[in-house]
Amino acid sequence: MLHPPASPNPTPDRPLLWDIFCHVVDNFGDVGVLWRLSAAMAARGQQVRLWIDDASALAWMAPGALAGEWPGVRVMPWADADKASVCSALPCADVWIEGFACEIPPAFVAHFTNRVSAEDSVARPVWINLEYLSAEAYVERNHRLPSPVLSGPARGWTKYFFYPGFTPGSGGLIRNALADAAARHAHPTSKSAKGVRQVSLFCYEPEALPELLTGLGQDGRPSQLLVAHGRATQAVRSLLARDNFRLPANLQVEYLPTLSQTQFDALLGRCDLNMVRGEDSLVQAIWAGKPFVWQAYPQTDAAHRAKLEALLDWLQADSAVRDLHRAWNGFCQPAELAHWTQTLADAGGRWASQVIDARQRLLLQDDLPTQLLKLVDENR
Ligand code: TRH
Repeated sequence: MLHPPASPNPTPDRPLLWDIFCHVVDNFGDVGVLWRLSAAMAARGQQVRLWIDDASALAWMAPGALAGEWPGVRVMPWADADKASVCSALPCADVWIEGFACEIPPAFVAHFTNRVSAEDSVARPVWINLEYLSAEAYVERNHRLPSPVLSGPARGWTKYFFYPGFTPGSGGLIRNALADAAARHAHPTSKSAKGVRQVSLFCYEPEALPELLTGLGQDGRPSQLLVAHGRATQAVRSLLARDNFRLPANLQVEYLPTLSQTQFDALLGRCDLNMVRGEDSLVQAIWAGKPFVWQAYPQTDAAHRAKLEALLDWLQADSAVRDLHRAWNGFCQPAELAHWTQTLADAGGRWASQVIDARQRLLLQDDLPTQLLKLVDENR
């Protein structure tokens, strides 16, 4: 058995009420992470109000969420948080979480700061800014830093920065069912299917997409490419529509519908190789314990390059796996990918073990909900 987490879970004397704020920028990552957090806190007996400005993706990502069928989580329209009439009918939460530096509606802050000043029984909430995930060194430096609020009705209050991450000095990661299953076994193994190789594809528009598809057809083994709904599907469809591209005969392409998060996680657990993107599916690929290749969310100033390299360092990836990632992220010629199935065949077994080792390291650390509860406990 694995050792228990580094420290016991802090258990509040009563369930706390959490306001989690989610402003959807683009793609599915903001809602994906904050939904996962909401569900994880509710699974620990906490009460969550998830304030969100575009909840449409929740209809497929978390069926039942919009209808209030997830015990402990209420999905709330963001616009309502800006209405004093709505706020006055609600209890003040114990914790405010602003996801990825989104700004909590000013009327909400004004209403509840007034209530805290006016009513002895209403305590000041612990205010946390949940940041983006990275393996870079700044994460440990900034994690848990307090930041005084300098203006507005909450002047004099304090916000705390919370950085998810991969190391014990960071805020950790939210676990999923695959992580919990791995934690119950001493040495979980990654079984590779003997017949058709199954590859999931969740990506933006990688330049090296033709090389991926061609490469998958190269070693004679039949492969099935399971293409995620949205941008990945559009990218593959437009490649296949090109006159100058020929799909290898032993590669079958299947377009997936939108999957719930639970189904999506299970898919990564079943596949032999996962091509993932952004932040949240990266974490699920690690919990899946299968070889994966990550496409970082592209940023205009190429900040994602440092993010990628830091992740590869933390994973202790060898040079072949590093080159593959650099090519998939457009940092070197796609030609690097031409022999990439060979690279994975050579490195695949080793890469799978490195991913499993990384997962084991994470399972020895406190997970993100445990660390959040601790931070709240220390500052109430
Ligand atoms: O969608 P993303 O590219 O989100 C991005 C990144 O998080 C990026 O860092 C952030 O800055 C930007 O959004 C705003 O990739 P990500 O993070 O993997 O999120 C995808 C979520 O969608 C994840 O929770 C899994 C979920 N998902 C499903 O539940 N079902 C599906 O069918 C698919 C394709 C995804």
